[in-house]
Amino acid sequence: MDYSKLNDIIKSSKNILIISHVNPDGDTLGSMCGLFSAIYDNFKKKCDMLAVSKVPSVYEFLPNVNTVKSMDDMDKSREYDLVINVDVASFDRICDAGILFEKAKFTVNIDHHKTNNGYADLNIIDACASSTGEVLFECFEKMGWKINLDTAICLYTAILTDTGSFRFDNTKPKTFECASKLIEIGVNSSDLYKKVYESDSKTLVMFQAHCISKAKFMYDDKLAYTAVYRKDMEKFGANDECMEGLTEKLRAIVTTQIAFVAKEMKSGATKFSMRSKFADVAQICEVFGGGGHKLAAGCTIKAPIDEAVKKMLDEIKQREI
Ligand SMILES: [Mn+2]
Repeated sequence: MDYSKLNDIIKSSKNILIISHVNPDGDTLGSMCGLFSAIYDNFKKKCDMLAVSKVPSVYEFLPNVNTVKSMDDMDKSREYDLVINVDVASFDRICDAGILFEKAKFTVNIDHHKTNNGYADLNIIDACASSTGEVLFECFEKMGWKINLDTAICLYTAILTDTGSFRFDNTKPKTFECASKLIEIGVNSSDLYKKVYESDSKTLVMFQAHCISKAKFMYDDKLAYTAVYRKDMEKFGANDECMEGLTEKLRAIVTTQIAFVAKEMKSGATKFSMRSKFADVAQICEVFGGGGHKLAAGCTIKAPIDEAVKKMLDEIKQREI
């Protein structure tokens, strides 16, 4: 991994933009804000940060997240010296911001998805790392950068969320080593846990209870799924954030091997979020042009929800579960 090149390019760039992926999660946002604060702390340079879709309110506690810009705030003709994508597995995951990436004098891609094809000038991809937050921590250590408390809070949040609170199988000894060093810097792990996992709104809980009560089960309950209609979301006043963690709740049932949630989108297409205990759901999602990780993946089927669910069930039927 070319850490000195990363250090040199950040040092020599006057204006830097960091971009997170569409529908941002804790890893892409924690990584973006962590990199921002590390560059500020080590070089006294203020980067721009860009989120191409809304930042979920649960992450409002991240240091400096209030300075994150949206595409509407950006000068689309601007040529940055350096654009860094964090946790962005494929170029299309930055949507309209692709124009800023393409105009940049130099581009960097820091990630941990094994499907990342290395689309930038410099690619720092560690598919064994739990999260992009973990990749960044290693980068900072190897480059000899100082890591202050703000940076540590951001990286810890990135690792915490992508490992599902150190429960998923991407949690390795190195993940704990990294978390341990961040706690030594001053991160309060129980405080961050509460901020991330115990801050659900009443609407979210009531809406998810409704979705779960309508769940369907097949193959001796090995498959669990639920379809979320727009009219239900409207009835509960639920937004996209209210879907967070819903698929995991279906997977948590003892008999479940594969779980999915199908969501009717405004466009009329249907978005799938899939989880499994062992089966490779990324493979299933790839059939429909999506992807992700083995146990957590997603895709969009351009069909009305009932028809799209049928397509998905047909695809699952062809496989052994
Ligand atoms: Mn990630």
